[in-house]
Amino acid sequence: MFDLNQLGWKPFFQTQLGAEEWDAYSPARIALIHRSHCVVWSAQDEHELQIARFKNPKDLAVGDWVALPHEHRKTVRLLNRENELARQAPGGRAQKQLIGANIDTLLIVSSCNDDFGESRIERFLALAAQAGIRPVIVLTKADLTGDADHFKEAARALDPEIQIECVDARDPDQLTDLHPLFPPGETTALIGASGVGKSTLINSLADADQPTFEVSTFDGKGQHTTTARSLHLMPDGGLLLDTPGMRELQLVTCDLGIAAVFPDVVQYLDQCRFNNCLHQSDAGCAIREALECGTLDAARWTRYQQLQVEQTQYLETLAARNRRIPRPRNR
Ligand SMILES: Nc1nc2c(ncn2[C@@H]2O[C@H](COP(=O)(O)OP(=O)(O)OP(=O)(O)O)[C@@H](O)[C@H]2O)c(=O)[nH]1
Ligand SMILES: [Mg+2]
Ligand SMILES: [Zn+2]
Repeated sequence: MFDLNQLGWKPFFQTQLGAEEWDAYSPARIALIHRSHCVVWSAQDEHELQIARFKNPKDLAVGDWVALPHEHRKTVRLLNRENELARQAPGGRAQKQLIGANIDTLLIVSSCNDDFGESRIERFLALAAQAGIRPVIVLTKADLTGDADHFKEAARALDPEIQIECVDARDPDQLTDLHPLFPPGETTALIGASGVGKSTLINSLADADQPTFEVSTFDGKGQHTTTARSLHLMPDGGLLLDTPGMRELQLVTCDLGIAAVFPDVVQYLDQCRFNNCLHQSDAGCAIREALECGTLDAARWTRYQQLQVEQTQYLETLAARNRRIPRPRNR
């Protein structure tokens, strides 16, 4: 039995069910998805639901709200999302893979060691910005470095406004500053590379029992211990979404998110003399000038360009794929 408000039920979802439908359907939230079934939480109970009961089983994400028909032969209705987190599925075919839906906060988790990388964090920040989700950076394994401040400063340089926490994820006492981020009814997704301590954080915060695994000392990399996305209810009502580690985040359409994460670059793009400036040796290029006088960081410019190249490739692959899909002929 769950309290729907604690599960994140909001007027946005409520209004998608007409008054007459309330007798025929009850709302439930997807907490876990397996190949053939998912686990849903409702005001009545937790139970399994066959994926085949959805009209479009491929378009399901943990965190989705669904309307369960009381009549068991009817299709389960997927309610519109407030937002979604998605990436490109591995394989380079521009397929979208959902990470989660209806998220309020994204905890971007990185550890204070070789895993830390500006480029990966910027991608996660862009993902959050595109979806309109508040990002927070959690730097784990602070106990294993003598210089946690170095990592904190590097993260701060990416966004001076953002909340950054440096912690030993195994120690619940060090996580108290994070608690206000998880009020009842709000959903927080954790994202980051394998082995950085996402499941460890969930266990410390939600008293959960997610499996965690010693990172191989040989290469310092995680082993993808978590293999499925799953929701966890915290003792006082917030929800945490554990995700499998991802080494590389290949963004789907993310133009607005990238622009939001790179205001330092975007401000100069508008100032180039020519609209079609290639920012190489073009006359009146504001980017070149800013790089030369040091007001634009060269590494940020390089990483911004890389994301733009990937966006172009993604859109081209997507367009090519859509052309190959045969359209129904007009009769
Ligand atoms: N010393 C120390 N160890 C940590 C910390 N956070 C996590 N660990 C350890 O790092 C290992 C990996 O942690 P997990 O929580 O499994 O990492 P994960 O991000 O969930 O990894 P995947 O599920 O593979 O994506 C475990 O042995 C944890 O005990 C930390 O802050 N300090
Ligand atoms: Mg894990
Ligand atoms: Zn230019």
